[in-house]
Amino acid sequence: MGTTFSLSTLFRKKDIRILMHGLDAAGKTTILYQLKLGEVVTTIPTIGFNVETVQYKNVNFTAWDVGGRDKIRPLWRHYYQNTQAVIFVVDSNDRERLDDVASEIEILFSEDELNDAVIVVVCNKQDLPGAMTVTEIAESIRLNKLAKNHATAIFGCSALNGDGLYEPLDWLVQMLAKKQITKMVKTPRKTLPQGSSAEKEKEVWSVTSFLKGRIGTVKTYLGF
Ligand code: G3D
Ligand code: MG
Repeated sequence: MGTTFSLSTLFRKKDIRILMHGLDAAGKTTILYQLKLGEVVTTIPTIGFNVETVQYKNVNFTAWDVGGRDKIRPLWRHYYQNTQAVIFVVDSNDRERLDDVASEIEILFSEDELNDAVIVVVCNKQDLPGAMTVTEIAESIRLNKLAKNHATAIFGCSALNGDGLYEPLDWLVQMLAKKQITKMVKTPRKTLPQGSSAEKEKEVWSVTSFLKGRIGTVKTYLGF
């Protein structure tokens, strides 16, 4: 099999779980619909918090509002297990609740179950004239400090017009792929995944191109 892998080979052994977090009205639902990944299903597990899910191939997106409600927080941990990535959505126009955002993000970064997860912060509603910039938000939530122990990045977007929605996902896929490659390089050869199926040949990438940073876009990965 040489040094050539397909993404499906890289990820075929497990499903990808991506959580979407953020205060209410940040734009999570709008983003899920705007990505047009498939049907958004809403469920209300046990003692009532709305969970939205979208399944796209082996990628599962799960979203719910965070903030307050300390009693049900322990239930969230159920969803943290096996989560590879978190997208935290911020309403860039909501200055009043930026402190709440900062403390929620801090809690997220300190969750043991998410130690290995990559966390991407998405500053939504950049289309609004009064929106805070990505830099302003990064400073307010002290992302530099949090980033010391975690793979993280911050992006601006507008779910309303679709601008910048793919860049955070693209980054996320790159990070997951790099992590997966690191794991494979450290894994004894006999346990490495073998070969790739013919119908997936168009997705074949080489490890060399990964390492040079010439990675495909999330569209390739998600099959758009
Ligand atoms: P949530 O799922 O995080 O709670 P929603 O947030 O997706 O329900 O969005 C909350 C409101 O913000 C919605 O307005 C939605 O249209 C709006 N919104 C979401 N993304 C953007 C954006 O990028 N720009 C602007 N200007 N508005 C956005 P309504 O009026 O339906 O409550
Ligand atoms: Mg919602």
